[in-house]
Amino acid sequence: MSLRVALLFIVVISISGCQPEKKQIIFPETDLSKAALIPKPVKVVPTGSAFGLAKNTIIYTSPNDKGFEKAGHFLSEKLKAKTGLDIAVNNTNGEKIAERFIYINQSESEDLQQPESYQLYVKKDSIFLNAKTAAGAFRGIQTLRQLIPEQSNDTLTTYPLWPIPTGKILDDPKFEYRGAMLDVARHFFTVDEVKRFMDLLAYYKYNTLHLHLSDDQGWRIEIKSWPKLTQVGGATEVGGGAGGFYTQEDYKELVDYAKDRHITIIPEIDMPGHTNAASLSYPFLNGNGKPLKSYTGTQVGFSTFDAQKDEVYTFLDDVIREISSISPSPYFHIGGDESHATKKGDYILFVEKVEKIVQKHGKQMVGWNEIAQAKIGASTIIQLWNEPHNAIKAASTGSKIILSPSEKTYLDMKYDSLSKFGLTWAGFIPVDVAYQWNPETYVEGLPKESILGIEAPLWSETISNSEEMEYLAFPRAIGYAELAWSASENLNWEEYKERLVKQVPFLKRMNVNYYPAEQIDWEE
Ligand code: TNX
Repeated sequence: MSLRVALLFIVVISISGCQPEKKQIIFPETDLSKAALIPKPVKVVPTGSAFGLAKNTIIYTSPNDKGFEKAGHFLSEKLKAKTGLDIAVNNTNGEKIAERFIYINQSESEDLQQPESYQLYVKKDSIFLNAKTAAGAFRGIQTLRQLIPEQSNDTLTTYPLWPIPTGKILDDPKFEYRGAMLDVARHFFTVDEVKRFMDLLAYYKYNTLHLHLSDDQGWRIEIKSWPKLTQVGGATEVGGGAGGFYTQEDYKELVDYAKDRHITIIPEIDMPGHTNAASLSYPFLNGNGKPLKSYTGTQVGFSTFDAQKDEVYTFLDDVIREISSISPSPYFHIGGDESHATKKGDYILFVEKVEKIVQKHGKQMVGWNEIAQAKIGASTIIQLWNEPHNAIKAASTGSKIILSPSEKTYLDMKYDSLSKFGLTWAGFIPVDVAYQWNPETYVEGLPKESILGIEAPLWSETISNSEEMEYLAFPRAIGYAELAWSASENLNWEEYKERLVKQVPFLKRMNVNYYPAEQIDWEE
């Protein structure tokens, strides 16, 4: 025990020492190993008793990292939302008796193998959450949130008390990259809608949100040096709606909101194809030789930038510079998919030139698997959606791979023939198919070490608001969270299904419009 923690004990004991003697609460037996945690932790050891979360609980946080205090406040806010309790952080609030405390502790323990690893020790009078980094503490806090029962037990004390099962949890993520993608180009989603999505992702330990910010149907981010991109290109969307865009201030607001949840936003500007909205705004960009008109349909592959023109690269330098300057993510996604209107030689030239621009602005390039046809550097990352051979090729020259195989991870595919929204070109993806595959062995010939993680893309041709987004994303996104975080050998669909059903109170409390797939017994 560190000196700081020892001092804390003395403080806590002396505070409670001034108060009338604590009454021993007799809890019914608990079993931490039965808790419906998603993603499933690496190790759970139950000890059968309970910590009583109540008005006299206090959260303390390690003083040497501000991020821990922030995480403490995040926990306090969520406890308030769920239980109504006002739990102080690093403050005894005058009258409070610190009978029980939660300590969020910065630890250098070697057992914490990764930045996001955490250990949770729940005892009768204390909860210790250890992590190396604030991100690790934040992940552990999500576990703790999931351990709080839906109802307080009011028979044990004169005040409401939420019993949390005692025991220990040791946990590390399987992949460092655990992402979802939202296409805000086909249909625009507001800042509040994106924030709401991030709240749900954070609860299941996602750490990345990839925003698909441009496509044929719309350009969604303000570029100050090229204002028509949003004035013209931002005013359309699939189906003829009004579209919309994020100002740079809006984007920063999203980035900050993400940061508070230890989520990184990856911006994508799709090119050289999927660029009708950009070329409509600035026709010199156009490389397909056809007249330009706004596009609100859902076909792909007809547009291209002119890869032979220097001005195109000057334009892209501005776009990538402006976005990179407000984007803390180490990555910049250039799309690169389905450029059917670009000649092969032009495509390769384009990708190689743009890689240099991205690197010049201090970012690592990410692109859909097609970009592996070009000679890309080892720092460039490939997102696999449909061509395993390109991912394997890129891995052989040192690139890391993000797995988004369309037949398994595409959140925009219908669940089944009854689904109201979604497409079907990659097949139906029912909840069990989404869950029952192993990212580590899925691509034959792709070494495990080359896999950065997985990402579930939500393309928005058929959806235009939170309700419709949630219908496609949930519950499948919960399964991807587990595939991304939890050790493959611990996963089992039959057992997962039971934990999934127990997410319903959370989903209902958050008003999530999840798809009640028939294959799951939601009544249980
Ligand atoms: C393919 S996947 C696309 C998108 C579409 C999606 C619809 C990929 C890199 N490109 O342009 O929106 O299918 O499912």
